[in-house]
Amino acid sequence: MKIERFLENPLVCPLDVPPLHEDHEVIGAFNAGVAQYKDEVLLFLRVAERPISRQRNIVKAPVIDLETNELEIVEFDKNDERYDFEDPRMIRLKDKLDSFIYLTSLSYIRVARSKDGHRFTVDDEALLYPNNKYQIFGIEDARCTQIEDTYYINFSSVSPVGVCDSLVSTKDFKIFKDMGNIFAPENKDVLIFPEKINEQYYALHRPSLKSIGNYDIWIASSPDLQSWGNHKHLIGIRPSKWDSGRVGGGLVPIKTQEGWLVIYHGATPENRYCMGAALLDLDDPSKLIARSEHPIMEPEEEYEKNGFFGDVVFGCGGLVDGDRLTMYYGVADTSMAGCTMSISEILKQVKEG
Ligand code: MAN
Repeated sequence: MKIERFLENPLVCPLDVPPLHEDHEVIGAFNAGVAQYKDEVLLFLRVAERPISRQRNIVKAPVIDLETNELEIVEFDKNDERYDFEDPRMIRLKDKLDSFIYLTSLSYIRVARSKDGHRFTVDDEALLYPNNKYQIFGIEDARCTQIEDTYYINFSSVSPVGVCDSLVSTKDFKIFKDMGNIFAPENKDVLIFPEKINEQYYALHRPSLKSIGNYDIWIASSPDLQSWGNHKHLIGIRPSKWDSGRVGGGLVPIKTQEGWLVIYHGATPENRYCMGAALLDLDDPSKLIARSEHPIMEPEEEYEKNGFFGDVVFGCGGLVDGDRLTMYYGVADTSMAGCTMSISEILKQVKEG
């Protein structure tokens, strides 16, 4: 697979984004959904802000206080034996490792815009900011699907009751309609298809199963984008391969003559994230036609291998121009990068297995 990474990579870095909160630092501007709107490319960045800690033994966790709409900072002592600080993204209780308690940063969605798709400027304000009890730990990893003249932005809402997927719609990125939580916890990586198929909307989603099952991709349909049913298992992890730990939808599915092209992420249990591809039936996207044996993209560049959480390429959106796909992707849970690929080459690799 020939991948042309942009020479300007990374395109947006934490240093390009002034923090919205006093005494905070931006540690991530990554995993952005993408839209073309008028003459601009919009990236819906996940901006992660971390409270600055001046004492080495103190780890701080930001939480939204819904009454005041302010950030409340909870402090933990690194020497406190009850807690596990191993994963820099969270603070967990040692005897309850699976149910994490606090995140070390708060994410929200902010726009980076560009006329040429390569040079971006970041808006001064947030586009979407946590505003209900399902979002007090932040909102993350947006995807944007355009259906006719409406843009649907879905994202992970994170709170102590779990990670669910929420949806808003807009025609102008100024006025938004809140469509609520569309998938209950834990669910991430929801991709809404860009058109109805046999009169139904479709979405890929990734429930995180606890007692039995894996982190696999499922598909569901809906008459109205809000009530989702008809759930079917679609793309599972594959033991001892690059996607043996977890899989999740990446880019909004792309319609091609051969089927719906799904570019998804797959990770090993050690959390090395690559991008792969699968092909779904045009008339019934719950039918998997083919799936790439090998990743189409792996973390190779320095900015993909090193960062807040290294060895991660994580595409959430792309733009199609004929055979050319421009993918914008998060790198190392830190920054945004861009690349182009040929859609026919991806299809060839998928079909070869
Ligand atoms: C994972 C990571 C984090 C994220 C949490 C909550 O641990 O993806 O970056 O903040 O989940 O969604």
